[in-house]
Amino acid sequence: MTSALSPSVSARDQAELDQLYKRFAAAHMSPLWTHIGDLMPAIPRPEAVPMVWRWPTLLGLAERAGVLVPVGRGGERRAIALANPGLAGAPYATPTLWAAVQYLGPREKAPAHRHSQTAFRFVIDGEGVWTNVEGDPVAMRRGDLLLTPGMHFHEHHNTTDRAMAWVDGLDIPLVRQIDAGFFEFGPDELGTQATPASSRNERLWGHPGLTPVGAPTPKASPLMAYRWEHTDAALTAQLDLELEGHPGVVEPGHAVVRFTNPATARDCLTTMRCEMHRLRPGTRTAVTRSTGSSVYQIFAGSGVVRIGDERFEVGTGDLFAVPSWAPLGLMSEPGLDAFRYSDEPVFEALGLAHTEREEMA
Ligand code: GTQ
Ligand code: FE2
Repeated sequence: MTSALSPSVSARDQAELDQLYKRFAAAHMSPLWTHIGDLMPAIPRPEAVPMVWRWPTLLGLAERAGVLVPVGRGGERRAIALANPGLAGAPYATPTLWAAVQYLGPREKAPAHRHSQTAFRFVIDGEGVWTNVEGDPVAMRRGDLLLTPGMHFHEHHNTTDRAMAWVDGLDIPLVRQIDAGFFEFGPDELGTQATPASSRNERLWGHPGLTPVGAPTPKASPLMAYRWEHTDAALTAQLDLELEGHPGVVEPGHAVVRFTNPATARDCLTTMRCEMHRLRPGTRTAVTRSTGSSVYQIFAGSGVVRIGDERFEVGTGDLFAVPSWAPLGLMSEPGLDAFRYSDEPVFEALGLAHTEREEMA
């Protein structure tokens, strides 16, 4: 073994050094100088790699699981994770973020449970499933973002004769790594099969700019559903205003809305940031890199994404993972909408959030 602290050693000293390293190991100690480069790289050196998962593949295999694998107590969910090939077989899209396709067949129910991991659902297509959060049934439809903050009981039920699939985002890898996971089964009879058009939390919190006085202000959003009609209208208005010459768009042709907690105006979830991006036809974004990782799903349209040194064509439903500090750029000829989530709230809370814009070549 070599050491920066002893550039040249005699044979006798070497034998004594070897002895020292053996004694370190026996005493469960490890010197900094032999792996400082790994522990403290000059810039982030993610093990996760840039990766695209194609929606037709995900959906096809989820449908097959729907035929072969029952959903129920124990396994809890028919959810199939996206496994980043850089992460040694772990079922993680990035070191902090879980992404899965979940599939619920006609009349099926996924049983109630709760956990300290934070979750959301994003619906690329279809409807007919209600996610019941703390006894409040929340309809799930195309383009909607549905939240399940930590330690909220939740179950999903499909009231229709058609199967439905959607994407789950959770902070499972982060919570696992920092040993903060708690999990409990819920009562089997939590299950109201009620299917109200509007959930109670939407009726209380879903009015723009109006905070119900007397309601508590939790850290995670008390509004559990963000409806596509609102998201779409907000993006449309941003791009229309840009065309009319008003400021407020992040860059030309690129509108972004962030899903926020109406009680605090901060991120809707404590550990994950959720956004919807829209690129006008023919738009190319600036190339930027940030600490922290993210996952995107193309909601509509298509384009080309550059992640690090790689370029991928992506179409509707495709998901991709962006490792920490990898340069990211999006371009689209026909225009596109993309849902994005990241671990930025964690990085910001810890003072570890950095972003830079790549200089033009
Ligand atoms: O729907 O409750 O993809 O608890 C992973 C863990 C979904 C869920 C996942 C979960 C759920
Ligand atoms: Fe869950």
